[in-house]
Amino acid sequence: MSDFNKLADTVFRGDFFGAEQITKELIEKGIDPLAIINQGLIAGMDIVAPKFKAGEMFVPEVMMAARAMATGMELVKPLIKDTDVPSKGTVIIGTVAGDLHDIGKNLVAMILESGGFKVIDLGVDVSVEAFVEAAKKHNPQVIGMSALLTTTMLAMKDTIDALTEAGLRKNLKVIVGGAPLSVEFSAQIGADDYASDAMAAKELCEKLLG
Ligand code: B1M
Repeated sequence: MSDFNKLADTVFRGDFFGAEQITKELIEKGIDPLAIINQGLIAGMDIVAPKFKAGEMFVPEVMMAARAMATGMELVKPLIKDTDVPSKGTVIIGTVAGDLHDIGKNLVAMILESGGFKVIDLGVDVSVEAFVEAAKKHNPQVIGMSALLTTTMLAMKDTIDALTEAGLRKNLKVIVGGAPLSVEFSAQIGADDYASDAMAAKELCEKLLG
Protein backbone atom coordinates (compact mmCIF):
# COMPACT_ATOMS: atom_id res chain seq x y z
CA MET A 1 0.00 0.00 0.00
CA SER A 2 1.42 3.45 -0.94
CA ASP A 3 1.84 6.16 1.71
CA PHE A 4 -1.07 8.07 0.15
CA ASN A 5 -3.29 4.99 0.32
CA LYS A 6 -2.27 4.43 3.94
CA LEU A 7 -3.22 8.02 4.76
CA ALA A 8 -6.55 7.70 2.92
CA ASP A 9 -7.21 4.51 4.87
CA THR A 10 -6.62 6.22 8.24
CA VAL A 11 -9.13 8.93 7.24
CA PHE A 12 -11.66 6.34 6.11
CA ARG A 13 -11.29 4.52 9.45
CA GLY A 14 -11.51 7.77 11.45
CA ASP A 15 -8.07 7.09 12.92
CA PHE A 16 -6.93 10.62 13.70
CA PHE A 17 -3.70 9.58 15.43
CA GLY A 18 -2.77 7.55 12.33
CA ALA A 19 -3.73 10.42 10.04
CA GLU A 20 -1.60 12.81 12.09
CA GLN A 21 1.41 10.49 12.07
CA ILE A 22 1.36 9.68 8.34
CA THR A 23 0.74 13.32 7.39
CA LYS A 24 3.78 14.33 9.50
CA GLU A 25 5.90 11.62 7.84
CA LEU A 26 4.87 12.76 4.35
CA ILE A 27 5.66 16.39 5.22
CA GLU A 28 9.08 15.35 6.58
CA LYS A 29 9.76 13.46 3.33
CA GLY A 30 9.13 16.73 1.47
CA ILE A 31 5.99 15.52 -0.35
CA ASP A 32 3.96 18.27 -2.06
CA PRO A 33 1.32 19.44 0.47
CA LEU A 34 -1.37 19.57 -2.22
CA ALA A 35 -0.66 15.92 -3.09
CA ILE A 36 -1.01 15.04 0.60
CA ILE A 37 -4.41 16.76 0.62
CA ASN A 38 -5.74 15.42 -2.67
CA GLN A 39 -4.25 11.95 -2.84
CA GLY A 40 -4.36 11.19 0.88
CA LEU A 41 -6.77 13.22 2.99
CA ILE A 42 -9.52 13.98 0.47
CA ALA A 43 -9.07 10.55 -1.12
CA GLY A 44 -10.02 9.08 2.27
CA MET A 45 -13.22 11.13 2.44
CA ASP A 46 -13.97 10.10 -1.15
CA ILE A 47 -14.25 6.51 0.11
CA VAL A 48 -16.53 7.61 2.96
CA ALA A 49 -18.97 9.72 0.94
CA PRO A 50 -20.56 7.00 -1.27
CA LYS A 51 -20.66 4.55 1.64
CA PHE A 52 -22.55 7.11 3.75
CA LYS A 53 -24.94 7.74 0.89
CA ALA A 54 -25.53 3.99 0.47
CA GLY A 55 -26.26 3.59 4.19
CA GLU A 56 -23.09 1.52 4.71
CA MET A 57 -21.60 4.12 7.09
CA PHE A 58 -23.35 6.14 9.78
CA VAL A 59 -23.17 9.66 11.19
CA PRO A 60 -20.63 8.96 14.01
CA GLU A 61 -18.28 7.17 11.60
CA VAL A 62 -18.51 10.00 9.08
CA MET A 63 -17.78 12.54 11.80
CA MET A 64 -14.73 10.55 12.94
CA ALA A 65 -13.49 10.36 9.34
CA ALA A 66 -13.99 14.10 8.85
CA ARG A 67 -12.09 14.75 12.11
CA ALA A 68 -9.22 12.56 10.94
CA MET A 69 -9.12 14.49 7.68
CA ALA A 70 -9.19 17.79 9.58
CA THR A 71 -6.28 16.62 11.80
CA GLY A 72 -4.13 16.13 8.70
CA MET A 73 -5.38 19.36 7.13
CA GLU A 74 -4.29 21.36 10.19
CA LEU A 75 -0.71 20.17 9.65
CA VAL A 76 -0.65 20.75 5.90
CA LYS A 77 -2.56 24.03 5.62
CA PRO A 78 0.22 26.29 6.99
CA LEU A 79 2.51 24.96 4.23
CA ILE A 80 0.37 26.16 1.34
CA LYS A 81 -0.85 29.49 0.10
CA ASP A 82 -4.64 29.93 0.09
CA THR A 83 -4.49 30.60 -3.64
CA ASP A 84 -2.86 27.21 -4.28
CA VAL A 85 -5.89 25.34 -3.00
CA PRO A 86 -8.52 24.95 -5.69
CA SER A 87 -11.93 25.82 -4.27
CA LYS A 88 -15.30 24.92 -5.74
CA GLY A 89 -16.79 28.06 -4.15
CA THR A 90 -17.62 29.65 -0.81
CA VAL A 91 -20.55 28.42 1.25
CA ILE A 92 -21.83 30.24 4.33
CA ILE A 93 -23.68 27.89 6.62
CA GLY A 94 -25.58 28.29 9.87
CA THR A 95 -28.47 27.07 12.00
CA VAL A 96 -31.26 29.65 11.93
CA ALA A 97 -32.39 32.02 14.68
CA GLY A 98 -33.80 30.37 17.79
CA ASP A 99 -32.40 26.95 16.90
CA LEU A 100 -29.46 25.35 18.75
CA HIS A 101 -29.26 22.04 16.87
CA ASP A 102 -25.91 21.76 15.13
CA ILE A 103 -24.97 18.10 14.72
CA GLY A 104 -26.46 17.82 11.22
CA LYS A 105 -25.27 21.29 10.23
CA ASN A 106 -21.71 20.44 11.34
CA LEU A 107 -21.82 17.26 9.31
CA VAL A 108 -22.95 19.18 6.23
CA ALA A 109 -20.12 21.70 6.79
CA MET A 110 -17.54 18.94 7.11
CA ILE A 111 -18.72 17.11 3.99
CA LEU A 112 -18.75 20.35 1.99
CA GLU A 113 -15.26 21.23 3.20
CA SER A 114 -13.90 17.80 2.41
CA GLY A 115 -15.58 18.10 -1.00
CA GLY A 116 -13.50 21.17 -1.86
CA PHE A 117 -15.74 24.06 -0.81
CA LYS A 118 -14.57 26.92 1.42
CA VAL A 119 -17.03 26.84 4.31
CA ILE A 120 -17.73 29.73 6.66
CA ASP A 121 -19.71 28.36 9.57
CA LEU A 122 -21.71 31.00 11.46
CA GLY A 123 -22.73 28.53 14.16
CA VAL A 124 -26.18 28.24 15.73
CA ASP A 125 -29.01 30.68 16.48
CA VAL A 126 -27.87 32.81 13.56
CA SER A 127 -30.01 35.92 13.18
CA VAL A 128 -31.37 37.17 9.87
CA GLU A 129 -29.05 40.17 10.17
CA ALA A 130 -26.00 37.97 10.78
CA PHE A 131 -26.68 35.97 7.58
CA VAL A 132 -27.07 39.20 5.61
CA GLU A 133 -23.92 40.77 7.07
CA ALA A 134 -21.91 37.61 6.39
CA ALA A 135 -23.17 37.53 2.79
CA LYS A 136 -22.04 41.14 2.31
CA LYS A 137 -18.66 40.49 3.92
CA HIS A 138 -17.69 37.17 2.31
CA ASN A 139 -19.50 37.32 -1.04
CA PRO A 140 -20.36 33.57 -1.02
CA GLN A 141 -21.80 31.59 -3.92
CA VAL A 142 -24.13 29.67 -1.58
CA ILE A 143 -25.86 30.27 1.76
CA GLY A 144 -26.98 27.10 3.54
CA MET A 145 -29.47 27.23 6.38
CA SER A 146 -30.29 24.42 8.77
CA ALA A 147 -33.34 24.10 11.05
CA LEU A 148 -34.50 21.21 13.21
CA LEU A 149 -37.57 22.77 14.77
CA THR A 150 -40.90 23.39 13.07
CA THR A 151 -40.98 26.75 14.85
CA THR A 152 -37.55 27.94 13.66
CA MET A 153 -37.81 26.81 10.03
CA LEU A 154 -39.93 29.93 9.46
CA ALA A 155 -36.82 32.07 10.07
CA MET A 156 -35.50 30.76 6.75
CA LYS A 157 -38.09 32.75 4.80
CA ASP A 158 -37.26 35.90 6.78
CA THR A 159 -33.59 35.42 5.93
CA ILE A 160 -34.26 34.86 2.24
CA ASP A 161 -36.52 37.94 2.13
CA ALA A 162 -33.84 40.02 3.86
CA LEU A 163 -31.17 38.82 1.41
CA THR A 164 -33.47 39.80 -1.47
CA GLU A 165 -34.19 43.22 0.08
CA ALA A 166 -30.45 43.80 0.51
CA GLY A 167 -30.01 43.11 -3.23
CA LEU A 168 -27.84 40.06 -2.56
CA ARG A 169 -29.88 37.30 -4.18
CA LYS A 170 -28.79 37.81 -7.79
CA ASN A 171 -25.58 35.77 -7.72
CA LEU A 172 -26.32 33.86 -4.55
CA LYS A 173 -27.90 30.43 -4.23
CA VAL A 174 -29.77 29.56 -1.03
CA ILE A 175 -30.12 25.97 0.07
CA VAL A 176 -31.94 24.66 3.12
CA GLY A 177 -31.98 21.44 5.10
CA GLY A 178 -33.01 19.83 8.37
CA ALA A 179 -35.33 17.05 9.47
CA PRO A 180 -38.69 18.91 9.36
CA LEU A 181 -38.07 20.45 5.90
CA SER A 182 -39.07 19.30 2.44
CA VAL A 183 -38.49 20.27 -1.14
CA GLU A 184 -42.01 21.76 -1.20
CA PHE A 185 -41.22 23.97 1.80
CA SER A 186 -37.98 25.15 0.21
CA ALA A 187 -39.92 26.18 -2.93
CA GLN A 188 -42.57 27.97 -0.84
CA ILE A 189 -40.01 30.15 0.94
CA GLY A 190 -38.07 31.00 -2.23
CA ALA A 191 -34.94 28.91 -1.60
CA ASP A 192 -33.10 27.52 -4.60
CA ASP A 193 -33.34 23.96 -3.31
CA TYR A 194 -33.47 21.53 -0.40
CA ALA A 195 -31.00 18.80 0.57
CA SER A 196 -32.09 15.87 2.68
CA ASP A 197 -28.62 15.00 4.00
CA ALA A 198 -24.99 16.06 3.97
CA MET A 199 -24.06 14.21 0.78
CA ALA A 200 -27.10 15.60 -0.98
CA ALA A 201 -26.04 19.10 0.16
CA LYS A 202 -22.61 18.64 -1.42
CA GLU A 203 -24.10 17.33 -4.67
CA LEU A 204 -26.61 20.18 -4.70
CA CYS A 205 -23.89 22.83 -4.27
CA GLU A 206 -21.90 21.22 -7.10
CA LYS A 207 -24.99 21.21 -9.31
CA LEU A 208 -26.00 24.80 -8.47
CA LEU A 209 -22.49 26.12 -9.10
CA GLY A 210 -22.30 24.18 -12.34
CO1 B1M B 1 -33.90 18.64 19.93
N1 B1M B 1 -35.59 18.33 19.02
N2 B1M B 1 -34.74 20.03 21.03
N3 B1M B 1 -32.22 18.68 20.89
N4 B1M B 1 -33.44 17.04 19.03
C1 B1M B 1 -35.58 17.38 17.91
C2 B1M B 1 -35.28 18.07 16.59
C3 B1M B 1 -37.06 16.80 17.98
C4 B1M B 1 -37.58 16.25 16.65
C5 B1M B 1 -37.13 15.72 19.10
C6 B1M B 1 -38.53 15.17 19.27
O1 B1M B 1 -39.35 15.76 19.88
N5 B1M B 1 -38.80 14.00 18.73
C7 B1M B 1 -37.86 18.05 18.50
C8 B1M B 1 -38.40 18.98 17.43
C9 B1M B 1 -39.91 18.87 17.28
C10 B1M B 1 -40.41 19.81 16.25
O2 B1M B 1 -40.05 20.93 16.12
N6 B1M B 1 -41.34 19.29 15.47
C11 B1M B 1 -36.81 18.72 19.39
C12 B1M B 1 -37.10 19.62 20.43
C13 B1M B 1 -38.57 19.86 20.70
C14 B1M B 1 -36.11 20.28 21.16
C15 B1M B 1 -36.30 21.28 22.30
C16 B1M B 1 -37.40 22.32 22.09
C17 B1M B 1 -36.54 20.46 23.57
C18 B1M B 1 -36.84 21.27 24.80
O3 B1M B 1 -35.97 21.97 25.29
N7 B1M B 1 -38.08 21.19 25.21
C19 B1M B 1 -34.90 21.94 22.40
C20 B1M B 1 -34.78 23.17 21.48
C21 B1M B 1 -33.49 23.89 21.69
C22 B1M B 1 -33.32 24.94 20.60
O4 B1M B 1 -32.83 24.60 19.55
N8 B1M B 1 -33.71 26.15 20.87
C23 B1M B 1 -34.04 20.83 21.88
C24 B1M B 1 -32.72 20.65 22.28
C25 B1M B 1 -31.92 19.62 21.86
C26 B1M B 1 -30.52 19.34 22.41
C27 B1M B 1 -29.74 20.60 22.78
C28 B1M B 1 -30.69 18.50 23.67
C29 B1M B 1 -29.89 18.43 21.29
C30 B1M B 1 -29.11 19.24 20.23
C31 B1M B 1 -27.60 19.12 20.42
C32 B1M B 1 -26.88 19.73 19.28
O5 B1M B 1 -27.33 19.76 18.13
N9 B1M B 1 -25.70 20.23 19.57
C33 B1M B 1 -31.15 17.89 20.62
C34 B1M B 1 -31.15 16.76 19.77
C35 B1M B 1 -29.86 15.98 19.69
C36 B1M B 1 -32.29 16.35 19.04
C37 B1M B 1 -32.51 15.08 18.21
C38 B1M B 1 -32.68 13.94 19.23
C39 B1M B 1 -31.42 14.69 17.24
C40 B1M B 1 -31.03 15.78 16.23
C41 B1M B 1 -29.76 15.36 15.53
O6 B1M B 1 -28.67 15.82 15.86
N10 B1M B 1 -29.86 14.39 14.58
C42 B1M B 1 -33.84 15.41 17.42
C43 B1M B 1 -34.72 14.21 17.16
C44 B1M B 1 -34.36 13.55 15.85
O7 B1M B 1 -34.04 14.21 14.88
N11 B1M B 1 -34.46 12.26 15.84
C45 B1M B 1 -34.38 16.56 18.20
C46 B1M B 1 -28.69 13.82 13.86
C47 B1M B 1 -28.32 14.73 12.70
C48 B1M B 1 -27.12 14.15 11.94
O8 B1M B 1 -29.41 14.76 11.82
O9 B1M B 1 -29.87 17.17 12.35
O10 B1M B 1 -31.48 15.82 10.91
P1 B1M B 1 -30.11 16.12 11.36
O11 B1M B 1 -29.23 16.53 10.07
C49 B1M B 1 -29.23 15.78 8.87
C50 B1M B 1 -30.30 16.24 7.87
O12 B1M B 1 -31.43 16.81 8.46
C51 B1M B 1 -29.57 17.17 6.97
O13 B1M B 1 -28.26 16.61 6.91
C52 B1M B 1 -27.92 16.11 8.21
C53 B1M B 1 -26.94 14.98 8.07
O14 B1M B 1 -27.33 14.02 7.12
N12 B1M B 1 -29.39 18.58 7.27
C54 B1M B 1 -29.09 19.45 6.26
C55 B1M B 1 -29.38 19.26 8.41
N13 B1M B 1 -29.11 20.54 8.19
C56 B1M B 1 -28.90 20.69 6.88
C57 B1M B 1 -28.58 21.81 6.11
C58 B1M B 1 -28.44 21.64 4.73
C59 B1M B 1 -28.64 20.41 4.13
C60 B1M B 1 -28.95 19.29 4.88
O15 B1M B 1 -28.13 22.64 3.90
C61 B1M B 1 -27.74 23.86 4.44
